[in-house]
Amino acid sequence: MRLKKIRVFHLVMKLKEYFETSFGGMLDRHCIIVAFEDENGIIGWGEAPVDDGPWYSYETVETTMYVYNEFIIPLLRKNPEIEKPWEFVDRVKRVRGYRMAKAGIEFALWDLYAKQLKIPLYKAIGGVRKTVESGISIGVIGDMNRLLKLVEKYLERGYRRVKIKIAPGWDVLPVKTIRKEFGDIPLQVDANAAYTLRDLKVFEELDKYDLLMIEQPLSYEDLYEHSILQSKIKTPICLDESIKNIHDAQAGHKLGSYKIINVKPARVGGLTETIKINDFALKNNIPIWIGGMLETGIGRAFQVASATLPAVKYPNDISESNRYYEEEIVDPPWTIDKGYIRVLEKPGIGVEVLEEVLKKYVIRQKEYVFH
Ligand code: OSB
Ligand code: MG
Repeated sequence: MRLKKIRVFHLVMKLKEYFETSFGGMLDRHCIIVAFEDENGIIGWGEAPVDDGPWYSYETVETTMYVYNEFIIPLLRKNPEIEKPWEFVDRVKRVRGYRMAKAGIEFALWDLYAKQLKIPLYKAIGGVRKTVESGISIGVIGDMNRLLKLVEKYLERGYRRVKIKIAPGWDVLPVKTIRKEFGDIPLQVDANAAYTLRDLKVFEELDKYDLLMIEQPLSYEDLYEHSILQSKIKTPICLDESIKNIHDAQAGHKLGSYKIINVKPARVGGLTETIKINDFALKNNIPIWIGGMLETGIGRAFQVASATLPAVKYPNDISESNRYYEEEIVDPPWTIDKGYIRVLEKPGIGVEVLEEVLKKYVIRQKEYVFH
């Protein structure tokens, strides 16, 4: 495909509710949306789920605009002919890191590629499912009554497992209370790197509640200490932040740092790396699932497609569009039916981007034309 034009939008969308994690809270969700146009006017869409500051990862909306402008767009300009999305990954190898920024563009190229082939995205990446399982991720709530009401609401809505965010001071008690009120529902926790090995007692306590997994308990850059913790508890450790690519997945597996991986396609640099991790996981009997970053309907399409990969064995952090947003920028919005999201069969991401709606949330935009 010959690339003609790329538009980059910085969006800010209000969340319906404050979302709190151990690394901070969010009410305004920032992200970068990418629209790639080829010589025939077909548009591929992508989303880099970066934040306004280096909170979940070091990448931000600013660093994304910067690496696009200074390094990635100039590399594409050299030769705007790209046959396959994975060639892009090779093309920008010289740029180290900035995986979410790269993913934003790589996603758009996958959408474009699938649209040109007139096949749905999930088929383009080797997906094997027609529906994907949806779980809910509940922030650090801090108020037990509110937490219980939320759990009840989402279970009634059909979500197939509950994940609660934990932080020091809000961990064992909410888990114990949920178990008491809701029995043996599929339940897991996510610490977003808020603990150290000195907190072993907390994990020994959590170990008693038959959780599906404990997500990213220790440092976001660690593999070694997680292997020590995993050797001391029976609950599987699931890594999120610590797995940036296939190399981390391999090293962590050898070390025994985790038993499950939360794969966020954007965190690992896109669908090419997601497929690599899927293949490695499948070969080594490692269950994976697809995580989220409060994506708009565009990013959600890449999560849904990834969740059709064969190594996915647990419910995913893919909720319906109206869980986070008043208004969706794609049509149709993503919805769940008895806890499952239907995979769309239309070419590419399968949803139409509502540019007029999208524009309402754009606070900055940049356009690059290729010759
Ligand atoms: O750690 O999985 C995480 C949201 C923002 C940043 C990090 C995480 C999350 C979530 C929400 O857990 C998942 C979602 O519903 O998109
Ligand atoms: Mg997580």
